[in-house]
Amino acid sequence: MFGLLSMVLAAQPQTAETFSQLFNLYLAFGTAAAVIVISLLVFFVIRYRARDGHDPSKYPVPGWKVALITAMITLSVLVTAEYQTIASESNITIPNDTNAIHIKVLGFQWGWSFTYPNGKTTLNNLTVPAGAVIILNITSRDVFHSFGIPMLAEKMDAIPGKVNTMWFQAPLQTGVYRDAIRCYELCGAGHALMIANLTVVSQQSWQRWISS
Ligand SMILES: [Cu+2]
Repeated sequence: MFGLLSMVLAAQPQTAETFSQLFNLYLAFGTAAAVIVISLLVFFVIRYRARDGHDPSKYPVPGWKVALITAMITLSVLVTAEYQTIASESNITIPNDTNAIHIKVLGFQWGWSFTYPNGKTTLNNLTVPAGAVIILNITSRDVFHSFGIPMLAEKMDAIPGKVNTMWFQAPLQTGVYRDAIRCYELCGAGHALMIANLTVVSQQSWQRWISS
C-alpha cells in the first residue's frame, strides 16, 4: 500500500500534477471561506445575542461599503479560480506528439482489453513505456462503462459505437501499479471486478515486450 503510494508520488505526470494543483487551489479558497464565515457567525452570535437592556433595532445595518467589498472579494476569487482552470486546459488537450503510442481500449462485461499499435492485445493489463505519451481510444462492446486511472486523475466514458480519446504521460517509475485502472459506470453484476493493472516498463523492455 505505502509502496504504491510512494511510487505514485515519485512519478506524478503532468496531467495528475495539474489536477492536484487545481484541487489545492479550490481547497484553499474553500477553507478560507469556511474560516471567515464560521468566525463571523460565532462572533455575531455572541456579540448580538439577546440580553436584558439591549434593543436590537438600535444596532447599525451594514451599508453599501460592506456590500461592495464583499462583491469585490467574491469577484477576485472567482476570476483567479477560473483563470487557473482555463490555464490548465493545455494539459488536457491531446498533444500532437508523433512519438505518442496509440492504444485501443475496449470495455466489456466485465473487463478491459487493450490493443497496441502492432495488433498485440492484452486483457486487464495496460503496459506502457515509462514517461511516454499514451493516447487511448476508448470504446465499449456492450453497455456504458467508464475507464478511469485515479492515480493519474483521469477518467473517460466507454460508450458502445463511439470512440472517446484520452491521453496521459506514463509514470517515470517502472513497476506494476496494481488495480490502478477501474470502471466508474455501474455496468452490471461484475462491475466491481472490472479492474486492470497499469504496468510501466523501461524503453528497452517495452521494445522486447511489444514484439513478443
Ligand atoms: Cu464497466
